[in-house]
Order: sequence, then structure tokens, then C-alpha cells
Amino acid sequence: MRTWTSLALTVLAVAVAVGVGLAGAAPTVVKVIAKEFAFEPKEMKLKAGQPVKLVLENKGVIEHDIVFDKLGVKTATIQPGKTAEVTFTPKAKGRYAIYCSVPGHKEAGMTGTLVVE
Ligand SMILES: [Cu+2]
Repeated sequence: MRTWTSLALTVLAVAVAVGVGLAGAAPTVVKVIAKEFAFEPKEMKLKAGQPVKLVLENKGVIEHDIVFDKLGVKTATIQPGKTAEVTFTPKAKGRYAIYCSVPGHKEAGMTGTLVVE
């Protein structure tokens, strides 16, 4: 009887641990729209240490991407109507420049700011 009780408690403890672990690892989903020549939103706020799944949707008529300068994060270059995802965890607080790396787009105003708090 005692064995069954402790086994049940062990199973319960493992289930709780797995549940907490999964919840802790779940990234925040952030959607960003790219078009000519801007990101929407232009400024993003994220929490340091919180994993983020960034989904970039190209609602423009030419290809775009998104680069988080100094974080080493970049999506694939995507065609109109497509989406790209990148998952990362901003570690240090600060303000980071964002831009589209397709030639000429940054100069045309396709920039933004990531604020990590
Ligand atoms: Cu672009």
C-alpha cells in the first residue's frame, strides 16, 4: 500500500515537473509584418531571458527579411505572401537596431527598434 502511494506521488511529481518545464520553455510569439518599406510594429518590446518566436509575414510585393543587429538573429529572405520564423532569447537589456537586409531597403526606411527590458 505504501509502495503504491509513493509511486503515485512520484508519477504526480514528474508530471508537474514536466508541465512546469514545458510552460517555462514556451516562447512568446511575436508577429511582425514587412512591406515596402517598413516593419509593423516598428518597435518591439521583449523581456530579457524570455524565449521569443518571431514570425515575419511579408505583406509587400517584393522580398524582405528581418535582421536584429548585434543579436546575430536573422530570418530567411521571404517572397511576398510568405512567412519566416526565427526563435531566439534576448539575453541583455538594451535597445537594438532592426532592419531589412535586402539591398536598399534599410536606406529606404525599413528599420525598427527592439527594446529588451
Ligand atoms: Cu525589405
